[in-house]
Order: sequence, then C-alpha cells, then structure tokens
Amino acid sequence: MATLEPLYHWSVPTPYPLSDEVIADARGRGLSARLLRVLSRRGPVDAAALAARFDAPETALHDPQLLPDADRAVRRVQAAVAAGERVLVLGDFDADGLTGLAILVLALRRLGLDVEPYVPARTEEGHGLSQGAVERAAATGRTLILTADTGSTSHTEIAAASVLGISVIVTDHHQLPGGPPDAAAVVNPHRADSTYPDRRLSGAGVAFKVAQLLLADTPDGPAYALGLADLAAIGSIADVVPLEGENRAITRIGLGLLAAGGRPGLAALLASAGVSPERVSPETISFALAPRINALGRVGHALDAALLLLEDDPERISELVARMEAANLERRGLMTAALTEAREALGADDGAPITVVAGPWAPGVVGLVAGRLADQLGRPAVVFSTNVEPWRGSARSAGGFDLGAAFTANASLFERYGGHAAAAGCHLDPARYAEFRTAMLACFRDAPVTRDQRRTLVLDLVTSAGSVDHVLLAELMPLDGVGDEPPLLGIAGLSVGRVRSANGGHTQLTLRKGVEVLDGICFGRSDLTGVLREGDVVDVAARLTSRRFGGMESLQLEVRDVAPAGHLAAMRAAGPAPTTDPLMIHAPAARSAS
Ligand SMILES: [Mn+2]
Repeated sequence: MATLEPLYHWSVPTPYPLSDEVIADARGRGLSARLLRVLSRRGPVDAAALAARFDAPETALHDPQLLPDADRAVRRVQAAVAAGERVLVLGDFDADGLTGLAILVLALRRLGLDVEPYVPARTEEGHGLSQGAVERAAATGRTLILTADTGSTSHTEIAAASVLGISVIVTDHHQLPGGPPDAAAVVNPHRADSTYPDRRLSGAGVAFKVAQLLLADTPDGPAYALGLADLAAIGSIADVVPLEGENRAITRIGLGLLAAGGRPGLAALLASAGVSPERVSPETISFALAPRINALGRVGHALDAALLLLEDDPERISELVARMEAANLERRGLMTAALTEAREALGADDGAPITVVAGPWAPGVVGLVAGRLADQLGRPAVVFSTNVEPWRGSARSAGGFDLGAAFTANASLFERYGGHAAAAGCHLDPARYAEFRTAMLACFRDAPVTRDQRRTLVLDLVTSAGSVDHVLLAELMPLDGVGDEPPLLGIAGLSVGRVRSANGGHTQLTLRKGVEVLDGICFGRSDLTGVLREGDVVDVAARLTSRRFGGMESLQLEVRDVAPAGHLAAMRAAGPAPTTDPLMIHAPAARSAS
C-alpha cells in the first residue's frame, strides 16, 4: 500500500492586521472572530471591505455616468431611438462576451430598438469587431454597432464601418495599447483618461454598467438594468476578474437572481447541469455553467449560447440547451482524445522541465489540454493546434514559472502572443516550432528555481477536529454564496473510519472526532482509496458543509487533500509560508471541465 502524502502544497497566509475599529464594526455586524480571521487572511480588512461584503450590494455600485464616453454613448443611442435605427450587437465568443452581448441586446430592446445579436466565428473571424460583422450590418441596414467584451483594438474595422455610414460604440475591458479607436464612443475603464472608480470590471460588467447608463431615465429602467446582473455575474466569474469592489456587488446581486430562479434560459441550463438554484455559487458557475456556455464557442456556434440567454420560449430553450449539452460533450470528448494523444506523443515522461507538444487538435481545446498536462505533470505545458496556420499555441504554468515573461522574452518568434504569469497564448509559424521549443527550455533553465512543483492550496483557518461543529458552520455561513469562495479549513487530528471508492472517481469516507462521525467526500480523488486505512489519524484540508438526508441535517466535509497527522503542526512550527505564488489557488479545480 502506498504511503499517504498530501497532493498539494498547503499554505496558511499571514493575516493582515485588524484595527480596533474594524473589530468593533465586525462585532456590530454579528461576525465571529473566526470569520474575521478568515477575512484577514484573504486581504486587508477595513470598513469599506466589510461594507462591500455585508451591506446591501446595490450601495457598492458606482455611478455609470462616470464611465468614459458615457455622454457620447447615451447621445448616440438616443439618436438611434429617435430615428428608429436598426442595431447590431457583437459579443466575443466566450462566456464573458456572450453574457455581455445578451445584456446589451436586452437593454437596447427595452429602449424599443430592433437589435440583432452577432458572434464572430472563433477560427475564421477571431477576436474584435470583425469585417464579417460590419458587412452583415451593412447588408441588413443596421447603422449602429455595439460591441461587448471586445473592440478596443479594432481601429481598421471601425474605420471601415464608418465609411459605410455605420457608427460603432465599443464597450470593453481589454487594454488599449494603441489608444482608443475613432468610434462614436469607447466605453472602457482601462482608457488612459478614465476616471472610473473601479477598473476591474469584466466585459459583461462593463456591458451591465452601460445598461444601467442607457436605462437610467426610463420608466422602471433602473430596476430592469439591475435585473441583468445575473448575466454580468456569470461573465465576471467566467473571466476570473477579482470578485472585489464593484465586481463583488454585481456578483452578489446576480447570484441572488440566479438562486431565485432567474431567466428561463439560465434556469434550464442550470437544471441540465444538475445544479439546483440553492447550490448556485461562483464555484458552480465556473465548473458547470461557464464551460457549457464556452463549449459552443469552441466546437459549435457561439450565437446559439447568446440566443439561449435571450430566449423565453420553453421549446426553443430546450432545443438550445440540448445543442449546448451536445457541444459540451463534444468538447469534453475532443479534450480527452487530445489529452490522450498528447500524452502518447510525449512518451511515458519526456523528462523536459517544460512540456511542449503539437498535434492536430481543435484550437478551442488546446488551452484545456495544456491546463490538464500542467496539472498532471507538475510543470508548465505549451500545446499547439496544427489544424490552422499559423499554429495556435496555448500555455498553462505550474511551479511558479512565469509564462508571460518567457513569451515576452521570445516575442520575435511569434506572429501574435499575449498572456500573464499563469497562462499565455500565441500564433506561431510552424517553421519556427523547433526554435520555440529550444527557446522555452532555455528560459526555464534561466528561471529562478522553484521550491515546490505542487500547486498550492490556501487554508483560511486551521482548527482542531474537536472545533468542527454546527457552530463553526453557522459562523462561516456569511461567506457562503456572496461572491466568496467558501472557507477552506485545515483540520488537525481526525481518525479515518470507513473508506470506499464512489462513482465518478471520487472517494467517500467517514472521519471520527472523538465519538462523533463526520461524512467526508473527496471529489476527483480516487487515489485516496489506496492510501487511507481505517484507524489512520490524519490532517485534512476541507470545506465544511451540511447535507440534508431523510429530514436530518448532518455535517459533511468536502475533503480536498489529506496528510498524515502532525502535518499542520509541522507547518506552524516552520513559520508562515510565502503567499506570493502566482498560481495560488483557493481550492483545486477537482471538478473542472464538467
Ligand atoms: Mn472578457
């Protein structure tokens, strides 16, 4: 029998200091000392941070008038309403772009405009305002185009539209390296001249603010705009913007709408993904909802996903959901096949400190394959699709290697590239593949040596087994489902009872604290069946939840990792670990790509 070793590197961040005022404020809100400790490990805690989490979320939304080009956007749309112009809304083909598109379409239709949604094809048209969209608008007599989550660098296409008498309003959250394009309005909080109080909005978040702006002075418009926050929340979570500040407020409002049943297309999609409304959280959205919305952008027609978000007719909805489920299965099948082929191409273990592999795989899945390879092999992975020229490469890091820096250092090799420390992408001329491989290996050799190839699991609270009870669950409840990850606990000194493997590669176990028994479930951890024995005393990294069964409520631990007893005590003795690891995660994606 193999010996028990934690799969992840466990880390307990040093808490930020708390002032007496903040402690009093927290006490006044009925927050416990343990909850406050969790918060202080996640970031600085001041009055504003407490308000953003626990006050009514509407109070944390900023005035949309502060958006750059707010006046120009309003005036152009009002002119379109007055003249009865027809409009086209283009959204990027990922979940952020598609939810942003749906928000703009709904807001403009609310103003009485005739609006056609348009999503460019990933492989033929790519990101940005496409020439195809401009031609479509011209052919159908549409004289105004709005973009969602894209368009900030589409100088050429905006000029081409202008020649045809079509105005463009860009709404976007991407950087503008060439300055804002010459459009009717460029609503992007990243503009150099932007004075908007929070730049961290997603593309759908910007669209949501534009909807608030456009509907501000219409009957019941403000309430209607707030009702679009479910879409903005999905876009924000899918785009992995920090759920702080205004993003947190949008997410809290949106999750509330989803939990209350919400828009028919989203309710149907949640049901089809097996997520009940009360289980809606940032986690279920990122593991169940976003991959399904993204799937159509990868292997089908992303416009179907946008239409689902806009649809009210139950029959049409079930048709679109079925199409989305088929695309999701196809995406998973393509991903699994590509992963198997990539592993075969690499051999049992090619020994290189960074994985570089190319094959005839769909461009839409190479990023997912790179992520899986990085996880499985514990080192950075770059995967190329050779289906299109130039080859499309997607890279995911592991072990703290800075991919963005490595790509920037080799910028001359690429036709296009972009990215950050943890993930990057590029277009590469196949003739330069060997050169790229050599260059990446050289970068890795020159990179500072990383201490631990395992991914980091961040613990919010370390506690003894005896303190795990309903009181603790109730104290931590305020962090559940408001745009926060539920706390991950390090629990010391549980005794292993029954261990058995469950369907789907999971492990079920019972854990004893004294005479009491806790149920445990370890998603995606079939490996634990082979290493845990009845009577073992262990430390676990787990989330505390409750489960209702036959009218009884019982505590359950969602176990992420298991270590031999004494692991947490040894960590404490070794002192605080550095917490600047760019790959730091609050919980592993054990159920990702579902
Ligand atoms: Mn985006």
